[in-house]
Amino acid sequence: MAAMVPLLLRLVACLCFCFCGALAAPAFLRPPLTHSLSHSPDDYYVTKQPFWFSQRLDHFASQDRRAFPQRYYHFQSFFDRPHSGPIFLRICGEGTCSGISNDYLVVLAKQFGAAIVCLEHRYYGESSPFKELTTDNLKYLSSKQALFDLASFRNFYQDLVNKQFNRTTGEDNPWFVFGVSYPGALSAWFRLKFPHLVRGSLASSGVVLAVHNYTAFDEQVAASAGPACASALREVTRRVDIELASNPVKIKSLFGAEQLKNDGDFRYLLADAAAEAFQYGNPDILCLPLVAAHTPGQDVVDAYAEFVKTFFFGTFGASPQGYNQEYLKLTKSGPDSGDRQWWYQVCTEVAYFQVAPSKNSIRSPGVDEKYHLDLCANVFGNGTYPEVDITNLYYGGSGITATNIFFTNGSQDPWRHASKQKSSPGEPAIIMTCHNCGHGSDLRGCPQSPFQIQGDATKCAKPNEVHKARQQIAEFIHMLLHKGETTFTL
Ligand SMILES: *[C@@H]1O[C@H](CO)[C@@H](O)[C@H](O)[C@H]1NC(C)=O
Ligand SMILES: *[C@@H]1O[C@H](CO)[C@@H](O)[C@H](O)[C@H]1NC(C)=O
Ligand SMILES: *[C@@H]1O[C@H](CO)[C@@H](O)[C@H](O)[C@H]1NC(C)=O
Ligand SMILES: CC(=O)N[C@H]1CO[C@H](CO)[C@@H](O)[C@@H]1O
Repeated sequence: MAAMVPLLLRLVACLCFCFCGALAAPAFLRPPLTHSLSHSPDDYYVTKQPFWFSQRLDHFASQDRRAFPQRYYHFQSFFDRPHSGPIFLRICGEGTCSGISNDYLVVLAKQFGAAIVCLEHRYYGESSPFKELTTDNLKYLSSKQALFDLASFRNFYQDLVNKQFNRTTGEDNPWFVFGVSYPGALSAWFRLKFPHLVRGSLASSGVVLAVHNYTAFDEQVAASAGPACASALREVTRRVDIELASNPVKIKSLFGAEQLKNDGDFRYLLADAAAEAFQYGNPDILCLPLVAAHTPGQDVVDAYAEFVKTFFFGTFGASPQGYNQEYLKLTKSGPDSGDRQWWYQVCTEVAYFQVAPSKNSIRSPGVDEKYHLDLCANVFGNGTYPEVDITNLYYGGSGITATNIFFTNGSQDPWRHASKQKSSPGEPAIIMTCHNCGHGSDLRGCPQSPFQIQGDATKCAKPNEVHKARQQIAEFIHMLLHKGETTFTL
């Protein structure tokens, strides 16, 4: 175990300047943008200065006192009423957390005079309790442990603020919690499990429903693509599957992915490249050339290969490596990648297996349940199986019952079917509907790559959809601040 420290609250400024070039709030599953953001301007983050918090390794074993240093960031420039102003807890998720990202949350913090704090998720970035991420060492990686991390961190930071501003008695500051994607689910679950610690929660594209066979993912890709583009994508899949059966090396090298020995990994890569175009609000970059090439005399497979190599690998920063099971088996923890850790969470807790639907699938029928379960067994050992029912039993899935959680989703985002899309008492839900509204558009604007400073929404096909959602989020915060423990309903 690396860096054992006694379980004493401590605050140590990081001596090294650790900027790892990844997006603070990364993409869901396989964080992209590592390449494009390695040259990112400083204003992608409002702060990148790390601090450290001593976190308990196992919140569920009272006799185990081990702890590890967990990285966090804080930003107080707008915190003008430290005795009563709100504190916004931004949740980082399945990737390196390089700072507090300069998205729409910063605009909200300015509006409400809030401090922002952000905790790196255990096992990712610099916050890994272990240097070797063997399956055995990964056993303390779960959403449940992560929620406890957030709860103890929240109290630690409140104490810190009390000391900083000489507060001896009185009430805590009003806290709000925010997250996009998996951190969006954590944000909702945090309010569910620790309602006394936060007044409200924003679950932006929060995937609160664990799904074993997530066929709706591919169906949403088809719907977001529209008939012409979906048909071109199906033709690509059909022809690639034929090529894979006869000359796998040739077809893989056309896509620059010859390193993927496992045909399943290659099929998954091709499916994911299209899905992420819709998830992150770049439908036209994919569909315009593809539809144009889906005509006699043109080659639609070549056009797709061009998209994958130039945009998905090039601009977007994905790599074939992230799909390679041989690479996922490597157990060294490094600051750059969360792929292995995220797959562990997928294979144990939430699944979201993006399997091909039986009819009208975009992806190859080879991307099936067996592919995913084989990956879990191959990478983490036989018997690894996601406890989807238990996860949903514990949190309630889309039927989560709590108050003051605001759900937002993007209409084109394949993940929205794992979120909560309908309002219920105390849980307002909004869908931003537009041609390129995707994952986390409320906080990040459109597209989500490249990163939009302060969540600039002008490039959303209907900026007003995003503005409406933002206005309602602000009303939600305003009401909870001024009326305390009431219940907000749209
Ligand atoms: C808190 O108290 C200390 C010691 O009395 C003082 O030096 C410091 O300025 C005070 N800080 C604030 C924010 O009032
Ligand atoms: C997932 O889908 C496969 C193929 O349709 C089916 O055999 C399996 O039972 C499903 N698993 C679950 C947990 O629903
Ligand atoms: C896992 O199961 C497979 C298939 O049943 C078997 O071939 C392999 O030896 C097992 N591996 C381990 C490490 O037990
Ligand atoms: C497509 C979809 O689920 N739309 C929902 C968006 O959110 C509104 C408000 O909750 C619902 O009424 C819609 O059904």
